[in-house]
Amino acid sequence: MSAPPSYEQLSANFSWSVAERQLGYRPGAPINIGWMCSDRICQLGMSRKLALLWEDYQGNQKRFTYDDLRTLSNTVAHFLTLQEILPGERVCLFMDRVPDLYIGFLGILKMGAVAQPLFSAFGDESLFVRLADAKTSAIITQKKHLYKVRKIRSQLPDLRHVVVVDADQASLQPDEIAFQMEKTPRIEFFAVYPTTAESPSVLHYTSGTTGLPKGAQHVHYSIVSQYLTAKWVLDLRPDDIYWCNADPGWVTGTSYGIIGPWANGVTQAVLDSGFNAGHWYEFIEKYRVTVWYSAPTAIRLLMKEGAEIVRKHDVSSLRHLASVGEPLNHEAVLWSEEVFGKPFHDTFWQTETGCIVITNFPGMPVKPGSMGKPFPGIIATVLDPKTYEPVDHPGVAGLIALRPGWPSQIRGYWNNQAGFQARFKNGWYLCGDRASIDPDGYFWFMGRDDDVINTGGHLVGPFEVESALLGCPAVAESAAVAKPDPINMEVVKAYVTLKRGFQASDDLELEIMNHIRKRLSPLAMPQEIEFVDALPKTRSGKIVRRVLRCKEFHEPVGDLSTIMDD
Ligand code: 6R9
Repeated sequence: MSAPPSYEQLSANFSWSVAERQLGYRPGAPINIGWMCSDRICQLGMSRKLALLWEDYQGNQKRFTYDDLRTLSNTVAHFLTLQEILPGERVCLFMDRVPDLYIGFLGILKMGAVAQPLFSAFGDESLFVRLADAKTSAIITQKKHLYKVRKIRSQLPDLRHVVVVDADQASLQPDEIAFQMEKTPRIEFFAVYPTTAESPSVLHYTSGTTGLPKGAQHVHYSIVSQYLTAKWVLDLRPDDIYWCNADPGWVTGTSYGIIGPWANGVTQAVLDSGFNAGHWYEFIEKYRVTVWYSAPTAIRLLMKEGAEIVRKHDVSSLRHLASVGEPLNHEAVLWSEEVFGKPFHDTFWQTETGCIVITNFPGMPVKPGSMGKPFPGIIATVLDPKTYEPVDHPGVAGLIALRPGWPSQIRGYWNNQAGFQARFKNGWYLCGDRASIDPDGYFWFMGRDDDVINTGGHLVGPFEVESALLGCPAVAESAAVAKPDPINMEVVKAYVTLKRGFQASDDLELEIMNHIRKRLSPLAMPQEIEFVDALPKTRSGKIVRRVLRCKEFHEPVGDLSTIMDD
């Protein structure tokens, strides 16, 4: 097998037009992600190639070829058209990792609507906030999640259709529609809506420090970046069996769990099941997985299970390993070299970037603990937090910043252009993270530059947790902050003051935790609640989470005079 081209070779004279040409895209012509990932691959002679190998926690299996992807996504697109969903309208996917989710995503895009994937573990409040903000027209879900939709439907005037993929019409209410993709007559030919480069494609909700989650607005042209980064960074080749651990409710699960692999005509395996080390290694062995895209929390869980269990399985098919979502500790890289004979390659990016922007390139020497170097075509630096000028000394920390304009950068936050503009300073896009750059040009992650909590690679906005806490009758005020955790890196901790007449107790703590778990999600549930008499505040009354976060991390709080005076 020939060695992949070097980072230097690929960076020399780089232009995104390399990807445009490989995708057969001519600037100005229609471009549609749904079509690119299915019909186009069939036209290249791969109709019978396997696109999806799917298995669930009970061992049920399904296989889909690229022709299945093509015709089934046509079937979904046709169905949505019959429901009078119009191009540009938002259609939410609210499902576990079932084939209907992956293929439904392509179907929504083919008929010109915007796919809005939401994590199926979300409770009714998390769901409501995101559907209300996006003015979503239709939601496609499973019977098991329907109760959450039913609870909020009357408050969502724009939600015209509730579609259920695994139920008969007889078991549903009259205002819900049963649509079983595989039992519906297949549509062989569908006139794909002629979306163009800047047409909206995917709306992913992501958490910031202030306000409720923001809808990150992607466009069809994003496939240009996602295709090429999947090919070069994940090192996808025609015979690969690729496995991405991420759920399409998060950006990794769409950019590299749907678009990247399928735009490359690669076979991907999906396991619709939670973490279990033995089961995961069995899965790799059974499907002969060659490329694995995972996350530091999962790797730490695997490390905890030890090397012995790896040796009980044949994982020799693995050729390339990559990781995303949180800092990848150097211990994890060394462990992976020891047990798999190859390192996990760290990749850094965000919902807003749409594609990998800083990474350990295949073939480039991995410095364990470093995120690597900017992808060719991405200009990245770290800025001085006061002047917003690039820091010119190696090793000095600054704000990670990117020159705007790569294909998959989001075009804005839904209904919140001001919030999006606030991310730019001095002609740079600020990621909201801090890093330093070493003399070889490798980036070393240092931490986030805001109060967002990163738990197991999932971002939780403190404001969303605090708003939901106000729904508990006992809570007067609260502050949600990160608390260090050996597996998840961070978990949510809530500081709470109580209303008059309420007493702190273990029962109350449990009641509050459960409230958040059900209304938001298990990820957002505080793992600890500390009842306090007062929260640290500025003179104008704003809660200063930083003081509490520093306490959790045993870090010095530093100079607070400016904050406290604000
Ligand atoms: C793809 C994704 C983005 C935030 C990002 C940063 C953190 C992601 C990382 C990493 C250290 C890495 N992050 N990759 N931190 N090393 N390799 O995760 O998108 O959910 O928007 O999160 O995650 O803080 O700003 P998203």
